[in-house]
Amino acid sequence: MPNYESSNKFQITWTLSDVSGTFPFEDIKVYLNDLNDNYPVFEELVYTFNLFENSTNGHVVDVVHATDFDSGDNGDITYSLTQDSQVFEMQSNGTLIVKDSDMLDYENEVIYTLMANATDFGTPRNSAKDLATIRILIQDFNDVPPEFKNLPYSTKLDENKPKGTEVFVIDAVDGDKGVEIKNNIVYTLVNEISGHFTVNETSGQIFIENPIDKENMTENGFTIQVQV
Ligand SMILES: [Ca+2]
Ligand SMILES: [Ca+2]
Ligand SMILES: [Ca+2]
Ligand SMILES: [Ca+2]
Repeated sequence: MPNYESSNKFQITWTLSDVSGTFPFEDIKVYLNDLNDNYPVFEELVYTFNLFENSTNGHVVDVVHATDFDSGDNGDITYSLTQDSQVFEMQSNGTLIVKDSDMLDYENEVIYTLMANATDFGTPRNSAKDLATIRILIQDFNDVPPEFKNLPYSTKLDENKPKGTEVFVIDAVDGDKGVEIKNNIVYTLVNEISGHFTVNETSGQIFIENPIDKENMTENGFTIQVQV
């Protein structure tokens, strides 16, 4: 059975004979018209893309691709999403871009699922029999500052406690939800010129560095500023 996809022409050689014993040959070339008998087929049925929440409008998320074995319009493909998305746009060439970056927020939505279709330009037009699923995994970006819990802090302290005594524990949480960023709070003392205190930058524990003698401190005690 001739098939356009394997070759668009084939050759028939007619062999005639007559009583004179001559054998003329006649080549007849038969050209086949391509029928739109193939459907676009996605290379992958599930695409998984990573995307940072701080990506800007027009940022290319990634590309989907389908193949269609027909030729010309019958094999040319345009891509679309089965449902309009507020956040993403599928370009006709299969490139997925960010449409509204303001909507991207890891703290609010960590995964998007879209369905993509591929359609050829034949007559009649054929669409992929199996749609492609696109999963977009949003990646955390450090866009939310940490906050102290249970403010304000104050504590009483006996004088002459030795170096290394724990005075207090500062507790802050980071508003980012990704584990890596959330657990990466660093505590530092700001303008701690008295030299009496030190902070563990990861645990938030404040320790005595130099013992405090009540005679050389003010009535209001010490004020320590901690930054995260
Ligand atoms: Ca086709
Ligand atoms: Ca965010
Ligand atoms: Ca943060
Ligand atoms: Ca974030």
